[in-house]
Amino acid sequence: MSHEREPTHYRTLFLSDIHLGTRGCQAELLLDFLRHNEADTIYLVGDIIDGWRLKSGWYWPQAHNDVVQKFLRQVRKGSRMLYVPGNHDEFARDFIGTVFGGVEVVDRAYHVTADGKRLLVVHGDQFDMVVKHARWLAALGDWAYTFALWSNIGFNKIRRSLGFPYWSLSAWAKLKVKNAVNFISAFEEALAEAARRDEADGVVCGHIHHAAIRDMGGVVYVNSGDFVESCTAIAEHADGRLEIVHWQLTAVQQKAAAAAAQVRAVTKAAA
Ligand SMILES: [Mn+2]
Repeated sequence: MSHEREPTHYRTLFLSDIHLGTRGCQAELLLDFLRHNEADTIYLVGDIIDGWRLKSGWYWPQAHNDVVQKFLRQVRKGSRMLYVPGNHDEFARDFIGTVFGGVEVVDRAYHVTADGKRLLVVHGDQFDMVVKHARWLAALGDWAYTFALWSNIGFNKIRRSLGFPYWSLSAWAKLKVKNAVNFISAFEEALAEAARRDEADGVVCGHIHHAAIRDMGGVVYVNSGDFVESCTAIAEHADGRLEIVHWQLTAVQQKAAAAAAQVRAVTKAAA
């Protein structure tokens, strides 16, 4: 077993779109990742816990608890942890400005890399309206852009107060498969533009479950991907270099994880 090996230590790790509380969440894989990787600073870039799914039916296996415990243990061991809520865990937005078990809950963050790049850290759902209306916003300019950002937040606040889930541009775009590629590039462009407006050197986000590190006209666009489908994270090395980490279990580990899940299911059924 490889877990006897010393964990890889990074300056920073960015993780997003874990979706704890859903069957799609790759909790076993994430636990394995967290056993093998640690960092001075860890950013949780939104959609960590899926509040909408939990509302429509409780799904919270032991492995999902273990993920939370593992995160908190990293904090106790000295990692700084910042939690930037997304749209699926927007309930956490009520706690912005507070510290939970050592985890700082923030609306957005600015991360400075070892080589001095200032990166805006934000989940990305705030830009859904901007992405949807990218073409006319570009024509209308600044106030329209600001209005789109504001209306997205307002629109979803009203939906939330009426008990409707967040209107998801990414889910909507995924249904229209032929638009998915356009949607991804529009999202990347909107986020890069947000970095430019903030006079940042780049942006780190999540939301669209598509990991990337890309130069976008002088700003770096970084997306940490997800732990549902692609199982990716972004790591910053000691020298400031950013890298996409793809995490996969070995065949042996996959078998062990499946067996463990089976045992838990049987135990639960017997209880
Ligand atoms: Mn999201």
